Amino acid sequence: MSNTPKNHPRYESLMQRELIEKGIHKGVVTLTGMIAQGRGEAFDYLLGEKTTPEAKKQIEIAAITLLLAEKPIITVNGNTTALCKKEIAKLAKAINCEIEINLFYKTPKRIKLIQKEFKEIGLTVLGIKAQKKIPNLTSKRSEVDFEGTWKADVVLVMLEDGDRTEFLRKMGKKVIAIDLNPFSRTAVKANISIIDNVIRAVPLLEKKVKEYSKKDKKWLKNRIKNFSNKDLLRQSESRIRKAR
Ligand code: PTJ
Repeated sequence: MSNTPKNHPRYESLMQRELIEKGIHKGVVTLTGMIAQGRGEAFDYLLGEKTTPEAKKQIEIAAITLLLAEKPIITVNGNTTALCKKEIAKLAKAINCEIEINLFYKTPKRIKLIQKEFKEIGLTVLGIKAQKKIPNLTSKRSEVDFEGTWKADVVLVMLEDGDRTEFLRKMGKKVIAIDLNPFSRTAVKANISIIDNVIRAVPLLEKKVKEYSKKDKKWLKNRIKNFSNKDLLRQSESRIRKAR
């Protein structure tokens, strides 16, 4: 990493910029990924660049939902791979689920490069040959793996403003989103929206999954009984509106 000292007030966001830049040079991150990073930074700034109490609650609900799932799947794009592939790998291990590449700017070259990124840390990922299509979704994001998203009951979608979530829900799947923008189409349409930065949310999610994995199903179900995604989203929005 650069010469930026760890106690620099903007260390975290500078570190993320470097990871994204490096990802662009490697071809893992698409150029538009830099714009996505900028959008994220703006929202993160307004949220105080820390995990808010609402996000902690959203993470807890997401962890329980992942533990209760029959077949969860984690989907990754260029940005999430560049920012936190190791943390994603740890989360997948804690949940005991697969990781699937799902790209908007999909090319065989980028698929190979992202596959290689995970191979380097000992993981085989899905999404190399996407045999199925999410009905009615027109972008390349519609192409999914039969063994992954197609069969999954719970899908983790990160760092993506788009309509995949809406169409996944139409297929009857539960969607957990991690997105700093509570107004994004993904955050609005997801069953559970974690309004936080992936670099903080993914490790926290892993921690909660591990903590709750000792609990029985009845306890877990009871814990999420009164959860309202809309209420928590409203709280995240209100925090942004009050930011100064
Ligand atoms: O790798 P590909 O080809 O699939 O391309 C990915 C793109 C760039 C298309 C994808 O990331 C995307 O949809 O970008 P958008 O439309 O800019 O949406 C990104 C969303 O993620 C925005 O709502 C951002 O606020 C949010 N975001 C950006 N950085 C982070 C983030 N959310 C969580 N953590 C971040 N670090």
